[in-house]
Amino acid sequence: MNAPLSPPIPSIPPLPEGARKPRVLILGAGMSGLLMGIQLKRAGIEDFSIFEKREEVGGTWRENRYPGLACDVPAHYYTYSFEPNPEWHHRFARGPEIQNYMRHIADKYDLRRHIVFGEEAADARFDGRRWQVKMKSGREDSGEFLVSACGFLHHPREPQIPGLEHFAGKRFHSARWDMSVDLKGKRIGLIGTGSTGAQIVSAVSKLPCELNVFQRTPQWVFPLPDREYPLAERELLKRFPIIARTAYKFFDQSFDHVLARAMIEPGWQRRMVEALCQWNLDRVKDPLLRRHLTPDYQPMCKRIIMSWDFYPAMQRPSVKLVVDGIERVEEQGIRTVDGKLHPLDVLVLATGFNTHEYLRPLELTNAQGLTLSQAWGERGPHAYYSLAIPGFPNFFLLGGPHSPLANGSVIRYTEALVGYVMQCIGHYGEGRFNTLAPRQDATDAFYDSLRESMQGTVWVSGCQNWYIGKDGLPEVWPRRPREFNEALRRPRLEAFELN
Ligand code: N01
Repeated sequence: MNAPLSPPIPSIPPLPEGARKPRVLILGAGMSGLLMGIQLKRAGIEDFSIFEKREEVGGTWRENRYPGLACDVPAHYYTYSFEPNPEWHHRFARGPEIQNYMRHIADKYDLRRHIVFGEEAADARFDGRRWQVKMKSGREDSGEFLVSACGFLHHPREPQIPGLEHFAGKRFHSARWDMSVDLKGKRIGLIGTGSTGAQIVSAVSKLPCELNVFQRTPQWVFPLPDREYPLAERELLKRFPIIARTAYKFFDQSFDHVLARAMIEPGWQRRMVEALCQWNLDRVKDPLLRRHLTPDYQPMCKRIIMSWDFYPAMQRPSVKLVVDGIERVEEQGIRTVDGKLHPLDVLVLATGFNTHEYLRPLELTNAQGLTLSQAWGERGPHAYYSLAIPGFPNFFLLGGPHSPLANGSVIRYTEALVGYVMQCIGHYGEGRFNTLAPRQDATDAFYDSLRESMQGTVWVSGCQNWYIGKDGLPEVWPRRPREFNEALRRPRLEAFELN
């Protein structure tokens, strides 16, 4: 019998009377930046600012506006553990609903007075004691700690397709959806069939329009049915919050025991996920269409798509799957390698993100003049337990390389990360150090263990996926998520250089 999961965050005790209280600068008012603010307040630290480049909170859920936008992690699990939401209307919450939840959090925890909207950090330098941050507007600020809560899915990736700029119709990336374009009656081209593309297909296929899906690589799709929560059920959840908390625990356990294990090691979990994906694919009746939608790699090697609707959508008469490669984009549409022109009015690029950029183009410079780009240059992004970088003291990265981001609840593991950062700040308050940065040898040892654990995971089973870093190592956590949370329960100060 497995031990019950540990609580996601160790409780944040207020700093003791007389403890030093640092100023903390946070970049980004998405889910992790807001959480950082909440925990600082719980610790009694009010001297912090959250710099947000846009005019509202919500991060990815504010940026993305595409039709079908929803979270494919169950809503009662994609929730702060301490803030259940009985109001979720669907098992998979819709994007605007999640943004409303974030707005509610910002108001309830009185975070807005700490958020500086419309400010984007352009440069950050450590002077030996404090981080000096300059915004694009010229505004400057400084603090003892700098926390990047920028996420990693925010640099839209424009595909390198010849002629893209010559397209005469409307063209936009999925994360920059042009709300002024009415899709009805239009011939739409969609490039990309990842998690975003699949959600767009499911939604747009229901509109009176023609949808041409340009697929480079088929994806595995796990059949997870959505469900609306009726009013009576939501009322019940309001009256008995224990139900939502139990649902959270159920999804947490299920993810850790089944899906996460299926990804990291061979066993019945992997066989079960594979069988369910195959069963889902077999719902495609036309043998040719089914063959074109059949991947030639193992399920989960690319981030698995969670959808009940995708295959039925692909079988609607208004949807056409194009599997011939794209040769170029022309004024009138897309020309494929078979010489055929596919005439289009609208071109949607669901081509993903430059996921290895993290907080960049913001440049960090340490007291010795070393920049983050130089530190990450040859080897690519790396960080001690995903959140701290050798040579860059008092800087933390939430959701950095090698965190457990594949198909799990980002909120769940961010609670562990923020708990860790708060404990480091607590040690600062006690006067145990002025600056801390992870030791290079501790970071190297962490990477040796990661490399070892990567054997047997699906991510190295042979496919192209956006997890793979510059050094060939997937930037994901190759063990069970609970081990990540456990590892972050207490900072091991001996792994850090303290000054
Ligand atoms: O992007 P992707 P995404 N020509 O990189 C294709 C999160 N997310 O926006 O597979 C033709 O997965 C590319 O083809 P290929 C989630 O973490 C979460 O869909 O490289 N095609 C692929 O099909 C997810 O993993 C939710 O051959 C080109 C697609 O574009 C992450 O966002 C919902 C091409 C890109 O797929 C990114 O997902 C949605 C080219 N030149 C997203 N270039 C939740 O619900 C790229 N492609 C939580």
